[in-house]
This record gives sequence, structure tokens and C-alpha cells, in this order.
Amino acid sequence: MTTQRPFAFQVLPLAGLPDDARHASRHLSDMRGYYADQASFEAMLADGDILLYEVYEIPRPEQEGELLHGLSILHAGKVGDEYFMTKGHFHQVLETAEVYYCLQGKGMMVMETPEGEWAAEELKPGRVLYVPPRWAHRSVNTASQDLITFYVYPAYAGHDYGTIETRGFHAQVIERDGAPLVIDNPRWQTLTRDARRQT
Ligand code: S6P
Ligand code: ZN
Repeated sequence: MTTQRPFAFQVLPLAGLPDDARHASRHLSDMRGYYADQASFEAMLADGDILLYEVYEIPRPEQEGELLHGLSILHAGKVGDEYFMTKGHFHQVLETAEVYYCLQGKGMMVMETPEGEWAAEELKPGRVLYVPPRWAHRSVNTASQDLITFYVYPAYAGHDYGTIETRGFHAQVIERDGAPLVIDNPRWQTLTRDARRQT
């Protein structure tokens, strides 16, 4: 049974998570279709189905009043010139926010609303990022060590991965001349326009 007693754990420095933390891993094969350079993706996958990111979450009842929270650990690397990233999602209950706190590494959070407004914010140790209700979010690791963030959001939020899986984010983060660069995702305009036509 989930405890109703207060509890605490240490994330800086990281000293282990509660024993009942849930662990999810995403490998390269889970990300088919997410990266722009499909030839590089397939070539990498042929070399091995490497681990890209992991999420540890403290289980809480998925109901109003509760908060889900945990650690997201995004490994470093690129597919073509595109940095390793999470799948990204809207919350199923769109009107729910999320807070991220960066513990280690360097990266970006790319975000956008269903209407197509978009934003990109830097993640680095000590930096807090507020993702307002309605904003889809994806973390991107732009450095050579793990990007570790602590996150917290309403436990009843749920996840919608489908929209992003189909059209991607408006902003794409690539390496150009050794530095991160945010560019327009060329596929986004077409896929979003097609999706709007169908509704
Ligand atoms: C959940 C929260 C994070 C992400 C994690 C992995 O709402 O935003 O725990 O789940 O960073 O990303 P994704 O997009 O694969 O769930
Ligand atoms: Zn989220």
C-alpha cells in the first residue's frame, strides 16, 4: 500500500531512490520514426539496440491531490546530427503542468501547445523549468554526460504520446559546428497542416 506518511530521499548528490521506485527504459528501437535522419538511425540500430534514457518514478495513486515525481536520465549521443532526446508528450489531461529541476548535465526542453506556439529553454544544473498546462515537452541532451532532471506533475495527468509521435516538435535541436542549434522541424508544418485538414 502507498504510504500516507511523509518521506524524503536525496537527489543531490544522488544517493539511491526509494526501493519501490518504478523503472522504465527506452532503447533506440523504441524511437523508430522520431529522428529526422532515418538512414543514420537504421545504421546505429544495426550496431546494437543501445539504451537512450531511463525514468525512475515514485509510485503514487493516480488521482487528484497526488503528485507523481522522479528522475529522468537521458544519456548522451546523437542520431545523425540530432541529439538524443526523449519521446516527448502532451499530458492526457491537457490542463496539467509539470516542473523540472536540472541536477546534472546540459540540454534543452522543447515545448509546444496544440495550437503550434513553441518554446525552447536551456536545462543546466540548478535551473528550474516550469512547463505550463497545455504544453507538450521533450528533453534533449546537448552535452557529453547524462542529463539528469527531477520532475513533478499531477498524478492524474496521464500521457498522450501519439500526437508527437506523428508530427514531432516544431523545434528540432541539432549539432552544428560543434554547438547546439535549434532549427525548424521540416516535417512539422506538413504533418500539422494535414492533421488540421482532417479535423
Ligand atoms: C512525465 C515526465 C517525465 C518524462 C520523461 C521521459 O510526465 O514528463 O517523467 O516521462 O522525461 O520522457 P517521455 O516523453 O518518454 O515520457
Ligand atoms: Zn510530462
